[in-house]
Amino acid sequence: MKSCMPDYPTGVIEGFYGKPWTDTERFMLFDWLQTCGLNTYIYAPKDDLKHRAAWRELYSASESKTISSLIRASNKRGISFSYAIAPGLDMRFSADSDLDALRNKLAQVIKMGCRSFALLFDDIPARLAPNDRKRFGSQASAQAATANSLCEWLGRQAAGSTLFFCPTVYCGAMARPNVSHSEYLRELGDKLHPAIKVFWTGPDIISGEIPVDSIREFRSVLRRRPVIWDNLYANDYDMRRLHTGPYAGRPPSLKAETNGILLNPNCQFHANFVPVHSFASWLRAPARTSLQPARNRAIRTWLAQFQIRQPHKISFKALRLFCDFLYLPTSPGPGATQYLHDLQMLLRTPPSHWAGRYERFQRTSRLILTLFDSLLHIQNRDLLHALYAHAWELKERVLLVQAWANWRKANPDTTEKFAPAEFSPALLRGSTCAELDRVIAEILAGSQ
Ligand code: GDL
Repeated sequence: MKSCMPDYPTGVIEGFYGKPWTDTERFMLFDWLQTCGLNTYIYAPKDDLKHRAAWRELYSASESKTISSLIRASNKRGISFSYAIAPGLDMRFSADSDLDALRNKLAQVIKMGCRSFALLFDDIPARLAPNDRKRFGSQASAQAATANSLCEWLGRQAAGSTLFFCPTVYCGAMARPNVSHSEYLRELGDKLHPAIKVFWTGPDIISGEIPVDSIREFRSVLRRRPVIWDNLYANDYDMRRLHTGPYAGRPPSLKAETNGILLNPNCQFHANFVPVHSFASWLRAPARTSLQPARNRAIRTWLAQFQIRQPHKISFKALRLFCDFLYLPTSPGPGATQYLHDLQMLLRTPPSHWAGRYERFQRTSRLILTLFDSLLHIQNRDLLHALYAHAWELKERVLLVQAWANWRKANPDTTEKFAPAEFSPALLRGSTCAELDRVIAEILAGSQ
């Protein structure tokens, strides 16, 4: 029987921490994937209790009904649905009852119509219980034995079923001393059944770039090409971020070197329109030169979803600028970079030198502020709420720097400090975490 997994899985893994997407959002995702020609969705929300923390527990009748309907909806659109389970927080590898619990759980999902699965061991303690150590000797050996046994069992339960596997060391930075010499990865490469597909996030958890050499190194150790679990657009590790930039930092040849690529994107579902569409364009024509045009096309298409009550409106230019401020993990987009440069220039030179920079800074500020006002009139409130916190934060900052620039221009010779009545310094980034960030910056600067 032919495998039910596409030869080269491409699409989305819902694999982030925090509030899982709603079913309505998942249905919408399947539409996006189908429209874009992507073929895979993996269900792996870290905070679905029964996916990870309480992985042994079966789904209730109503939960089963919902998951079944997701599976049907995705299959109907030609999207392969994979169910992932993450037992690593407390699995006892040497206890038959735990292997049975895994099988029972997957048997339940097989009954719902699922034929593709993933076994995830990311973000768990890198140690084994004494009994497990006695029986398996190492974590790699225990995990490989479990995965192999599950793979074989799945084959007997449902012909054509497939299995993905996420190792505990899932990126170059985690490998000790490095990928080529990691005992854990070598042992997995030796022991894991060749049919099992292995996830890899690249050189880092959040990989700004994924060079082909790093993939070849993985392949020589794991004895297979990886399926990239791409965290480029993920934002669960820092909720002040949102990523809507182009699918960048991946060479065109990455496709040929891998066994599939899946995005684990922003927690805010609606913010993923541009990421998913840019990624799909990259897959169709993975050339560096097409990054910005593809992103522009995605933003234009996204704009159609911003139906706004008259007389307000949002222009392509404004939405692209907003996306430039919420770009990629390691860099702002072109419009935001220019805005920051302009502001730095205003800060470092007297107003008499500002020439056209001040006007350009003001134009960009106005565009952001008008965009914020227009967003409030958007019909699709879910879309608004996905962007709200980020739009609000940006608007507040823009108001503040704009007020400063105006004050500075009107008072070029003043020796007074800028002290706007409407802004309280204590409320600006005043959380305990912000305080901790300042201490951490000192620690990292080596000032202890
Ligand atoms: C991770 C987690 C993932 C999380 C991401 C970004 C993997 C394999 N696991 O380490 O669940 O969303 O980082 O924070 O990436």
